[in-house]
Amino acid sequence: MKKIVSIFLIFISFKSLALSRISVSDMAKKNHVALDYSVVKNILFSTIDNLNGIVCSVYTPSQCQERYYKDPSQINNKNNENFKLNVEHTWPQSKGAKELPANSDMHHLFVTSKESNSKRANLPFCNAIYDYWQMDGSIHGFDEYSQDCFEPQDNHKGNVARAMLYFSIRYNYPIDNEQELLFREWHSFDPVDNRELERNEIIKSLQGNSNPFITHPEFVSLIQDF
Ligand SMILES: [Ca+2]
Repeated sequence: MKKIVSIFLIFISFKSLALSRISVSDMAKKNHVALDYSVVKNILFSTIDNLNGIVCSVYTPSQCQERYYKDPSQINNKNNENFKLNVEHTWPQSKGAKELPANSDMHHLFVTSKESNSKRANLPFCNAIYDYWQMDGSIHGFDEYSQDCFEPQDNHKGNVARAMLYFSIRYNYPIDNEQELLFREWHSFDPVDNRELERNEIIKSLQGNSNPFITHPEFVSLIQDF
């Protein structure tokens, strides 16, 4: 009898975990309308990642440029800086973010400097133990397994984790165990702050959906396997 009860309980708990994964996935997809990538790029520079007319690179926050504020039609492409900004697909285009709606999904897009963007390329994320290049705390180097990888600066680690976990569940791409462990660690290390909540709300007002791991950080531990 005891055995039957525990099998039943295992079944129930497995079912509720499975249900929570599906329901979080449905939540992430709900009301999402894909916008054109060129429109999204303008919105990122003029509104989402523009704080009072200044846009900074999330990987290298000391690299900032003045941009037109809240008017996507008038991007002020300043060419007098010795660095340039562009848009980073946190989930690389080459690994599943090439087509719409994933390509223009702002929940995993951020403004970065061209240089840090190209250093990250499509590398996995890590806590680096050696650096070939580093700036403002972001590192292109290798990890304890001698694997080439990229480490974002501390204040962006949680944002990267939640963007990657969102992408996995929204588009149904698995994340390997090593990366998943890292993202769970970064999710706790750099928790959601007001700026991230506000960014999520602006994105929701523009493309319709929300990142459930930002509005409900506790969902990360409810999902057993990404
Ligand atoms: Ca953060």
